[in-house]
Amino acid sequence: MGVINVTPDSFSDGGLFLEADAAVDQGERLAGEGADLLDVGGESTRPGSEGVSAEEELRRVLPVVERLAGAGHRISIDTAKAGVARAALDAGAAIVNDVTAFRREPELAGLVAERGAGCVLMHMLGEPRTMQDDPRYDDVVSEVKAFLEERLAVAVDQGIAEQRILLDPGFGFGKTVEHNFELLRRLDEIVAIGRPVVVGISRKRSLGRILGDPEATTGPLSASLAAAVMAYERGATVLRVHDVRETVEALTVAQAAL
Ligand code: HH2
Repeated sequence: MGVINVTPDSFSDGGLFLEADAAVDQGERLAGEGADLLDVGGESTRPGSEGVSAEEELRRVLPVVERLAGAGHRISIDTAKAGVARAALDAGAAIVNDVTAFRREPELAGLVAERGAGCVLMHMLGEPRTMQDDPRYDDVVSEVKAFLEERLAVAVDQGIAEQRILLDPGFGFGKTVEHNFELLRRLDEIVAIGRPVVVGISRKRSLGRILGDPEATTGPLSASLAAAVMAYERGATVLRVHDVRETVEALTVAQAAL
């Protein structure tokens, strides 16, 4: 899954793809490098983020989804808003990637069911504005697992076919560096739920911090690739990444040795 952030303020590439032309070019590039899925988002969820209106989010993402879906690419729309998801599905998106797992707008589940779309349900503790203020768990892996099982049951209850649901432990969403690495170490426990697992750890700050910079807000490519390989080995099915070519190469090597 290649990331296209149509935002001025995303943590690692804010402003680079805010114009539709630049975002579409980036999508074509990532697809050419081997992305099977392009994740288009118009609202940053970086720590401290306040969010944007549905109107602004739509203005950013809709032309990009229309053009990339129209060119035959498989698109996921990274949104928690039913209005944005509806327009993106109308424009040809196939999957709704909701970092709130239908908690922000519960009606989004019904929309996904009605359209026969796929969805990614992600774990987040709190909300982006405050999620990194001292997050605590007794056992992060079992709590994330229990949350994902509960959201999976809600989604199925709302009429979404189970085989269309993917789960994501939400690296960096209300988690310390230690929490993130515990989740990566024990990812097999999340995989054991039985649905494909999405891992989005590319460039995230925990990677920069484990390398020794306590103030890092991003992590380098080298660290992102190490994390991608670890996630793959532990059973992740979808890697949400900014650097597709390098990730495909790293995973090809990992696969050859598996
Ligand atoms: N991470 C981000 C956004 N959406 N979706 C899923 N399913 N999993 C993730 O880990 C995930 C996500 C944050 O990364 P990015 O989009 O690069 O940054 P920003 O939120 O600042 O736009």
